[in-house]
Amino acid sequence: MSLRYFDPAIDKILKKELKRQQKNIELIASENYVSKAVLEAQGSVLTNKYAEGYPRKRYYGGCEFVDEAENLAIVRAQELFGAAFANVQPHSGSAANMAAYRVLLEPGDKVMGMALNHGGHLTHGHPLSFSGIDYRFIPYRVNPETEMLDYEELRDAALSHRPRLIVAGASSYSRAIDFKRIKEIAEESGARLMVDMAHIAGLVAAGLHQNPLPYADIVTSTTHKTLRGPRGGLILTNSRALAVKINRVVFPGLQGGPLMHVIAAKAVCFKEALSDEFKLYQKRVVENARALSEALKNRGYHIVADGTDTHLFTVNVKKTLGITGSEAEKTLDAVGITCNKNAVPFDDEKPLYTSGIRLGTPAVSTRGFKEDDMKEIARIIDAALKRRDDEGFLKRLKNETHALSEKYPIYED
Ligand code: DSN
Repeated sequence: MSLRYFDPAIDKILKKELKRQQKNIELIASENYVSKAVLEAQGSVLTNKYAEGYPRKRYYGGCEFVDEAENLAIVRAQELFGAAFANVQPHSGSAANMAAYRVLLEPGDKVMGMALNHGGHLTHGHPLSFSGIDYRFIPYRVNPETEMLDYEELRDAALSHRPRLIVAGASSYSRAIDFKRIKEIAEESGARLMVDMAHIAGLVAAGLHQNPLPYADIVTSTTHKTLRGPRGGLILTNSRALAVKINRVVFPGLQGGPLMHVIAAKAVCFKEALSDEFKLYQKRVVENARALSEALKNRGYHIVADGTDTHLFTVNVKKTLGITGSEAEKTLDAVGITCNKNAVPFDDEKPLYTSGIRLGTPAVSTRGFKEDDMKEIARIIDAALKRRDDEGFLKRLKNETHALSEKYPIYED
């Protein structure tokens, strides 16, 4: 029986969510709209299959076809990122990071990772995350003046702390990261290097950001951000010895049955990412991010690190308008623009409030928004935040957001 008849409540929720995704302007930097091909693979009969193990070494019968899907995902991921080995089974980026740490570290080992409010990720050592609980993370920060990574300071800290591992990569850092430089620092200080490229994986695939594979011992990623695939994780390495350990740690170490429908959708995503069209898409993502950050800067907003080289940037709304990130997020929600509150470097607000918002262009770029549209979005953001107490005005502004959004429909036949 179809969902519509069996469970009208859930069916209605799906329809409402589709409408929300169509009508609103999506600026959450880690979200995207997958293709119909990815949706089809993910919503497929492969969800029925148990396949613990790896291709040709499974603990269940009947795996001949899911083996083909997983092998395709593996070889395509290897080709896309120039990696000798790929494990496509992690259910998420956090699971991928957990596996990488298990391979490279012992509990209690010293690690350096970028602080969360300076652009890092929860799993890069936040005290409430397994990473900060199981290992001794020493956070590194951006320079207070430039709000950019300070490689000299990182070098000094690494030489003084002598961590076993340096974690590079970020979830709200707008500038390109020099993985080669961080590898040099890691070597000098006797550390290994892990790169979490979850946010920039699409840019790396398109050659628009330095590829960490030549430098890192292990590279982890998600597949659903700039890469525009299904929600899931990925681990890459060029070391055969590490690959053997990674496979063992992912299964049976951390996970049971892999999500074969998601792995098939990852294979589809990698095929899409190998195309020329995808390179053009990523170029548009970066151009749009730059256009949006410049348009906001021209309107007087403090852009963290003074701009962007990637798909995202953070706006310090407290410094600009004296409001919290949470207030800005709610106001923008009211006018149909979706984003998330985000800590800024040296933030003195609590994580539930923050001083900033993070804006990203992967989703709007998938829809076809161009640089002129970014100027229009900047105008709407500015107007909304400045007249945030005028409910009638915000309602009228929402119509303008929807009119702009309707120019670029999603999931049309
Ligand atoms: N929560 C993701 C993000 O929004 O960046 C990272 O895992």
